[in-house]
Amino acid sequence: MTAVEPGVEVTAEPHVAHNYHPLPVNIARGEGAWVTDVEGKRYLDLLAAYSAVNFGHRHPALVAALTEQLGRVTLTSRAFMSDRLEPFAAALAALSGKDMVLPMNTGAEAVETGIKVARAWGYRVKGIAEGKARIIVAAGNFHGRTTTIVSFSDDEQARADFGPYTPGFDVVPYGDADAVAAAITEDTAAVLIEPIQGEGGVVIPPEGYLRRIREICDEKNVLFIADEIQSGLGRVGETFACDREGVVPDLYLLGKALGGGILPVSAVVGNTDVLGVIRPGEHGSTFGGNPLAAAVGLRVVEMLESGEFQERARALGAHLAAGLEPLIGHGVTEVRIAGLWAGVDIDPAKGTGREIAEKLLDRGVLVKDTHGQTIRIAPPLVIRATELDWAVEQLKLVLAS
Ligand code: IF1
Repeated sequence: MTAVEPGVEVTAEPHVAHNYHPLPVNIARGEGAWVTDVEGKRYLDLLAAYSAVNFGHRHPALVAALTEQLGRVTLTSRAFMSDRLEPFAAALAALSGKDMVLPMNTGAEAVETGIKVARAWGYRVKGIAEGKARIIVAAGNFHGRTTTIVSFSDDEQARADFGPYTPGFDVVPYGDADAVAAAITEDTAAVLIEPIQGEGGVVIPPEGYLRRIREICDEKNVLFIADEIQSGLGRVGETFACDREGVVPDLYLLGKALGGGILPVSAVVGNTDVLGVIRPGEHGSTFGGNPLAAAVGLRVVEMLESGEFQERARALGAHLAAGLEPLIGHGVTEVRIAGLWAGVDIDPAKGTGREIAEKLLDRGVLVKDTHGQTIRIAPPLVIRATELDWAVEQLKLVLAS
């Protein structure tokens, strides 16, 4: 340590505080499904920033939308509208089949906003006693890292030493609709769940789970809030993961790919009878819905309107499944796949998810491990089938080594 002045210690340690252990790669460029590190080594990106890069790195249409907007106006505030916000909100509402959009920036802010809307709706519409509103969440959830959100996490690594925790949340097993019904009381304002759990390792609930939650929420006058921040916007071969069961939640929470893999853009989307409970001046953010965010978000919505990316995710996902499933019993114990999103459980005899991720890194493939034995595969939806084949071949070779 070199002291530069009394009491200030300079260390040779990195200055970046990592919220998780990064893989040893330092990326300098991105193009489509590929990235290049500072030494010029290329990698096939099968993580896509946890589904924020659904459209590939620096998609030309998205870069063009932003470049054009940079030449006009980049930031106003909630005090003044920008000519980009209304077109973005109207297009996103139409894509979602809803009539109101509350734009924010990060996924966690959309989740926090959803929690505030649910509580305000509970008091002002449902008539829950002041301060008593409760929200049901699922075990194994990941909704972000703010102190309120980690308050209802059951992952010690996400919540330890961040207390005191925000009250008002009931945790039930994921995938069990009866447990949701049993947990509802007169104080329950909402059920908040991921239609498919991402951090849990692409945990797909039993068929009918979402439909049952929709029915239960209708019967009990409880809001159904779907966190589609990772599962939405084409990832699972549909516009939303809820579409897989033909279910429409009261609120969609969106983020990640909504910003095209370029800017943080998130939103809460619902109907006025729910989202309208928030009165002007009661909620906001400096950058929420800013002109750059709205410009890229509008182009993302336009790219999703044709259904082309949803179809690609379905077709490429089937292709990926055909490549991965034969590995079961040969170094892989389970494959879970929805659209172009796979959780692959590694046989402990072959190593941990992290060890496999590092071996794949050495072969030019980027994936991320989760919960010990699982690797997550979430390529940009612009990836080619031949590139997926090459990636599966690298996994086969790693498992055979
Ligand atoms: C990290 C996990 C994934 C999310 C869902 C809200 C958010 C996320 C379903 C919050 C964010 C990211 C955050 C990043 C790693 C990554 C992640 F491993 F943490 F859980 F994707 F699975 N809802 N997920 O997945 O959105 O505030 O980050 O914009 O924090 O380590 P955000």
